[in-house]
Amino acid sequence: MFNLILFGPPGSGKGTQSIKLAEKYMLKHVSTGDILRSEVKNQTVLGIKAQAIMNTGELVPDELLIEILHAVMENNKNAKGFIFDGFPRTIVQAKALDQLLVKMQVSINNVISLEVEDDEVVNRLLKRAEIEGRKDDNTETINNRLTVYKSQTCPLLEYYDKQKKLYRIDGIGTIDSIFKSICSKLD
Ligand code: B4P
Repeated sequence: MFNLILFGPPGSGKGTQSIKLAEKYMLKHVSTGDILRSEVKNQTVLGIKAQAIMNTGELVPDELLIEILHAVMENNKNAKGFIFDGFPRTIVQAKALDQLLVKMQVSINNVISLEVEDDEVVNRLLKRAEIEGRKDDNTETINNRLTVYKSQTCPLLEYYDKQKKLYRIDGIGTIDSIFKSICSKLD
């Protein structure tokens, strides 16, 4: 089993690259953002709880995310591997993921960090707002997402660097050129 984490600030291209990587390496793509948006759309109990939090750019509580993760792993026991997109976002989530993988006698193989500076991600997300109209793609929420990323998610870089699993990739360029850089690291 090959397990990969795609890491980076909001708008760094995690979702975009994960779709391409999942196809090339035949991995199950797990986007916690997509799962949460689907729960919101269907107005499930979880979706109703998550909606207000996501609209402010804060993180949905760890226990809800860990519940989601359990369900995904349980339903995909025969997967060749997973690509985690937007998960983990806190140290608590990373430890929960490690514990689950230990039970399956596997682990995280690599973490790809897409490095993009703030101005560029703000531009990308405002552009997406014009096309897709996502509620969390507005200036105020984007700024808070970046603050939350730096305070709660960035500590994970050190967590995975210490385990010698972290690869930093320049996330500026065309989607295809970034994809090629990631693949050459993985191959
Ligand atoms: P996510 O859905 O994960 O949203 P995101 O961080 O903004 O990244 P996304 O994948 O959508 O964007 P991408 O970089 O691909 O999370 C949304 C919210 O859900 C969070 O704020 C949080 O509230 C909640 N949540 C999710 N996971 C959670 C967790 N584990 N714990 C707690 N809460 C959680 O792309 C952005 C744009 O850039 C796109 O329009 C794309 O087309 C464009 N783009 C991509 N690559 C480009 C390139 N190379 N050049 C130019 N544009 C590019």
